[in-house]
Amino acid sequence: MCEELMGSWKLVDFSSDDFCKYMEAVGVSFLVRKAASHLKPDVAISKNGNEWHIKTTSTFKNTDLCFELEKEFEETTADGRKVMTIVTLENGVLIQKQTWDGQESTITREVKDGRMITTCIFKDVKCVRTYDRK
Ligand code: DKA
Repeated sequence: MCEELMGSWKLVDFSSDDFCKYMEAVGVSFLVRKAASHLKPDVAISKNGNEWHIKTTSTFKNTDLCFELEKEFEETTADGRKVMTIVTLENGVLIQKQTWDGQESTITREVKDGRMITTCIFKDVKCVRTYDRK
């Protein structure tokens, strides 16, 4: 069921206002928010055995999130924050839970109608980003 998430995706639909609000809520600096809010990154999701990769490529920063499901690890976010992260897969939805300083944010990725929907949530702030296959 996770197979449909695999492959290369490009961001096609998003609200930079909502993304900015999300970034501000989780503590991304003003300068990085300005640089990142209008970017259209590519995301490549792959899996080799139990090892997953989510590679994000943009003119701002390239990142490679490498993890095994249900094993907590320290993530350095694209803007340089350190968070503890655990990724689970529930009914085809990849759920990336980040925790730091008693705070929690969740980034979910799922395929609906052939598009990958990424939803970033922190408290009552939510932003939805839609990716198409490259
Ligand atoms: C996405 O994959 C968004 C993932 C959330 C990134 C939040 C921090 C970004 C800071 C540059 O579309």
